[in-house]
Amino acid sequence: MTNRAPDVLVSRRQALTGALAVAGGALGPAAARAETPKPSLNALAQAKGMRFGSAIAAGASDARRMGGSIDNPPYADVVASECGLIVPENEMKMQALRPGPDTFDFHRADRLMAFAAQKGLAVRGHNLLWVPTKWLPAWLNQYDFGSRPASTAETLLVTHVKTVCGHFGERLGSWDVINEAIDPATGKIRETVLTRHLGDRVIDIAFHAAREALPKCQLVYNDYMEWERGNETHRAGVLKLLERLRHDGVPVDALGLQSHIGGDSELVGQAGAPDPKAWRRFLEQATGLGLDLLVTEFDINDRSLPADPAVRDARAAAYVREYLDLTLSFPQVQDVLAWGMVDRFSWLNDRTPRADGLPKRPCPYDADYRPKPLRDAIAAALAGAPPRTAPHPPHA
Ligand code: 9MR
Repeated sequence: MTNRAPDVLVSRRQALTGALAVAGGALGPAAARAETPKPSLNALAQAKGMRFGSAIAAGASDARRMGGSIDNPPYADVVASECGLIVPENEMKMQALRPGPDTFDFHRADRLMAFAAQKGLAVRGHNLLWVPTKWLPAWLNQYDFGSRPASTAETLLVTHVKTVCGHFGERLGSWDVINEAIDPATGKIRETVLTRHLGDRVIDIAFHAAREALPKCQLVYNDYMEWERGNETHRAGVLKLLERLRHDGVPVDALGLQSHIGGDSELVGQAGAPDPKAWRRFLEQATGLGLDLLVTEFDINDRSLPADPAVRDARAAAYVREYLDLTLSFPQVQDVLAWGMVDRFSWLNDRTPRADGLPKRPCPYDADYRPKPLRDAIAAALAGAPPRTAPHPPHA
């Protein structure tokens, strides 16, 4: 305890500075915040039988997460005005919900559930198992699986899925059961402490346990095999996994297209330019397996677009429009979620910075909560999408 005290002090101080920074930044623009354009993105989506949503946080100890959260009124207001559903940015991950093998802590996720109920928003779950070792709780990576490691590992996983699904119950109509199982470099299932003991069955076990706990819930495999060149191995690996799961009767209902588009270079350099033909083929193959689709974490990385915001926004908007027009031409896409609505709270600002040091502009609203051309591009793509004739899945 004693040697942890300085950390605690630092993080309290940071939390306070962060909160003040957000309040200072948010209150001014909030007072002047432009009206959210009408119709809202969700209304445009609904007119086509879809829903529009966003990630949101429950507030945290640093300014960025506090900002993109229910504790920041102008942010919460943008989300409530534009969206029909939300997804917790971090609060339902195993790292957040399960501080130890025998303990669960739902209080932050429950704050988001209360916010959603108060605003009449649906919620989708993200995620039951985020596969890469880096994102597993430290205690799990160091766990002593004892003399019967496979059965111990299975029990840990099933307990997690059942406890979490049981806690939220049917309030969540859709869950990312497995997040990012495929290694983009090899197209194979990533090796982790769980696969060491259970092999690829990890995935089957999680889906079966989720179906047992929530028979009506949409169960999703979610990953970031994007439309740009360079994602071929990743896309092929995801398809191979999905084919195997369908063949083996594993209850996966939908593929979540994270849609973090733009990559890490000039939209996205020679090697990484979009490949619409390959993307269409990929979506055809996924839907050919009988899967629904969702856009789960949409944003655009404008890391090396020109500094001038008008030029940058126009280029980003055109790129987004092309991506969404193609993706939404598949009627199997019924939910479109942005990974945050306001530029300055985007996770992309924590990543490889722009060479000119300027903040990125990955979201539909700018740092002062004003709608951008990116919002217009999303609106136009939703308005131009073919109507969904099939009813929204009963589980949603
Ligand atoms: O946006 C999330 C960021 O706040 C977290 O620090 C990070 C690690 O938990 O996760 C980010 O969200 C990721 C999502 O859960 C899965 N797909 C990629 C997203 C961006 O990294």
